[in-house]
Amino acid sequence: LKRNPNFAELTPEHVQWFKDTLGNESAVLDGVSKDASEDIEPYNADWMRKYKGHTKLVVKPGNTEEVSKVLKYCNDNMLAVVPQGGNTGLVGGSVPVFDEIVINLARLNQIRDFDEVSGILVADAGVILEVADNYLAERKHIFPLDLGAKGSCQIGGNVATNAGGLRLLRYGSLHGNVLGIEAVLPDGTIINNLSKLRKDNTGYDIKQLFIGAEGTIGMITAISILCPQRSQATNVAYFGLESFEKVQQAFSEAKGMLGEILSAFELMDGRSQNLYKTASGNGLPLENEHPFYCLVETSGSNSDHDQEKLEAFLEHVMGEEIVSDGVVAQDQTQSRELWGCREGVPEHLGHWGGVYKYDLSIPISEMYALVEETRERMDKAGLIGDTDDYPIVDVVGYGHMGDANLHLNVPVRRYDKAVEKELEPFVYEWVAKRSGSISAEHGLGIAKAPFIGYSRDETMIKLMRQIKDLYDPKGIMNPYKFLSG
Ligand code: FAD
Ligand code: 2HG
Ligand code: ZN
Repeated sequence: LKRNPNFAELTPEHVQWFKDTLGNESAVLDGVSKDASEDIEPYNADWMRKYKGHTKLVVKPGNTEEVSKVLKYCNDNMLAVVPQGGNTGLVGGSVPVFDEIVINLARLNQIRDFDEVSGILVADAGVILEVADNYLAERKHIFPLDLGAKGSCQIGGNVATNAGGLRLLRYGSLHGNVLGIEAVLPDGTIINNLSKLRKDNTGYDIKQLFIGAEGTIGMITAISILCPQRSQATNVAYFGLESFEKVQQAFSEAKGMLGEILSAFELMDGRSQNLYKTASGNGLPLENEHPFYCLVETSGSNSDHDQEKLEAFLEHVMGEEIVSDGVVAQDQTQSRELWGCREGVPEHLGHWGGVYKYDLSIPISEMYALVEETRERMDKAGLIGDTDDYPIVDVVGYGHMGDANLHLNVPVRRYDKAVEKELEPFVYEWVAKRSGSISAEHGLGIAKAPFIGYSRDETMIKLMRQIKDLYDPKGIMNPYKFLSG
């Protein structure tokens, strides 16, 4: 990958313009006219520390008007930019590749409006997901998205990646819940489409293009989103199973017996749980080891009634020998511990050094076969083992069973070309053969950009490119990521 020479290089004059325009000292981290490398470093590296850029300038506009001025100036001066939210993305999309300017939205953090009757929230893009959800909790509502990075990711970043998360099964995708957006195009045009309407069939639904665009056509500055009532009662169970066949049976039974109160059905294989245990030092909830575990959550209006239903479900699946062992959380602390065994997996798999991550949609019956085949393949290649001689620690699978979304993770002691050669294109070919998706919920960023062809044909890619060229004719928005070059 080479730096695109059409982009201008930053000068002290450019930097001065940003300082004059944004006024606020803390809004411009300047590494051009002074050495600010320490301050800028966190904005150059992604959450996994796998992708590192070389920007010398981070700007933090404080409102939509400022975003508009900044983008227009960059567009007029051919300065490439990277929109950045909480920087928790897992495909290297939120950090520069070369010297692109980081436009970080942390200062756009106001909740603008909430209607307790309709449940519609309007908020700036830079509001942290957990802050939005706590605000809603006080008003008996819930943000219709939840994920392990909630303490750092921003709702604008969530919309830009079309994040899926832990309760998509219950609340659906952001394509359905987001009612409107405010966004800024690279030429500074502000799109004011902060609609609060559930129904609005007046022409093309432009906002949908920004949902999942990963900052390639403009910057989202605010969203309006439909938030459900918060359930009064949440119950969580965790159980162990002997085969993936049984996991599928348990999922079918859960849909049948828990129906409208089912709010999550998550899958963790035994290996992911063992590595979580080793790296976190936390114990696992069940006494014996099992090849598979599931976490089931219900959210309803009557705790006793829901708990009864969940216990009846557990009794049934254990009686039928679908589930080997299980536990139902008795209080909030226990619920959090059970969720910790699932939500804590991505963080703790990084313990050994690095992780190769694949985020895949696969027909549900074949979801786990990929993990097994990948493990066999790595074993055959002599790449897995318990000592430092081997790059791979293990091959594990977990994810959102309810959405047939597998996270195939390969934790390693070091990134290694031999491992990469065995994994790619093998994984992508395997998924394409089954008409799955090579990016279920994390997006393409830089990591998956070269592989878009495994999930989209030429015609679709051409149509996407036409949209990119229309909205960002100079190509300054998040270059080198998907749809670039
Ligand atoms: P960033 O990482 O800052 O940016 C992500 C992309 O969006 C980049 O391409 C960036 O340029 C662009 N972008 C950011 N903000 C804007 C904006 N305002 N306008 C335009 N473009 C913008 N994802 C899931 O889908 N489900 C999960 O369950 C899940 N769990 C996770 C758990 C952990 C521990 C971690 C670290 C990540 C997880 N993710 C998950 C990944 C995920 O994509 C995000 O955490 C989240 O949606 C990214 O939000 P962010 O604010 O951090 O965006
Ligand atoms: C999750 O579901 C996230 O925990 C992260 O989407 C998955 O790290 C991963 O591969
Ligand atoms: Zn996920």
